[in-house]
Amino acid sequence: MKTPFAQRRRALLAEIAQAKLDHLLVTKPANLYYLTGFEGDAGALVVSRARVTLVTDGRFQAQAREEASDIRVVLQRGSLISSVGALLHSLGSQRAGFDPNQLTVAQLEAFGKASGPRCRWIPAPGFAEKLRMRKEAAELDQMRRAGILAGKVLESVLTMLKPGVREIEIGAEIDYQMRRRGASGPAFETIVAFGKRSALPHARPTAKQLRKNELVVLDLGAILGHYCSDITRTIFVGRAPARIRRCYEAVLEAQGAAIAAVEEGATCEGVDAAARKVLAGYRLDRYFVHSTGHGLGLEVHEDPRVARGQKQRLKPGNVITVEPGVYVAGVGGIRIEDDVAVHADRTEVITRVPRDFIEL
Ligand SMILES: [Mn+2]
Repeated sequence: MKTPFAQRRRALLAEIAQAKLDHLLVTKPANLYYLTGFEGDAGALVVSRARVTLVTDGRFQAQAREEASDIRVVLQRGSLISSVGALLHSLGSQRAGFDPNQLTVAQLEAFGKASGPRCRWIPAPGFAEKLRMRKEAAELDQMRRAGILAGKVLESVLTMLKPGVREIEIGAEIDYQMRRRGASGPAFETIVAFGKRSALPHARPTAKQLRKNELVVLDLGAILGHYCSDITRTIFVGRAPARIRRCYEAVLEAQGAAIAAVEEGATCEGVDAAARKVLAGYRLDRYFVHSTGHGLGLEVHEDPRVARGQKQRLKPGNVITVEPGVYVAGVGGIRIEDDVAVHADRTEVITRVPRDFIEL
């Protein structure tokens, strides 16, 4: 069976060589999976020019040998850190790259001690993450499935939005529906916010009951075959007052402008600015309190970040969310979010739920 892992490791080795490193230590589970197929949540990968070694403990031994069958799997003896240190020592150590975002100060110190004086530890942030930004065709297929699944789950709970229902009931139903439809679970804690609570961008579901004439924000994502989706819709239960309708139209227009700005070569800050400019035209920009979006893939938040100051240019294979919102404390909030893939010749919205204002 042809797997993508060896090709990804080759690409990583090119980065390692370019940075004049002899080894790269990889510990983040999403990167372990991306580079080897190993699905366990404990272990370390040492990618060296000469060989690639996965170190893990007894709980994952059989799993690692099966999932990462084309690389060397070493069972850790003692702690993971001392085992990795001994491995590097045996390889002749030299320059070992580590991701400063993934190790604590204490862990780095312990790795330093365990690998001996001939090993120099060099900060090497985001090497695998950089590769992960450019999704392969099979990854895009998986992300489409995850996006479509999230949309179906969202639409399936709309009929439950009746006065009296509690946020936690909707949240539980969303998570249940995801798993029933094949997801391994939610990509993040599902957000269900009624009424004034919709003004909190990251509201956790509570026992609050839905009343007539309230806003409802549903923000959910599913992990399907390792890949995350992320979608938000805002609904009004009852007949919406004109100012809420106007606010919704502004957010929808802002999202449309940002999606229209997505193309190969566009900067991430440019996409963010497109949404902000529309909201400024409605004098709502000061209520847009977060960035326009984020990269999506094996993790729900990954590179590239679609925010102010992000000069990075979009490339084919990037998948990002576009999710402007307005939040008025004590009143309510509106957010509309979709997942978008960048191609050389077009932009593809991979979540498929109508965006028209829904009044129930
Ligand atoms: Mn999001």
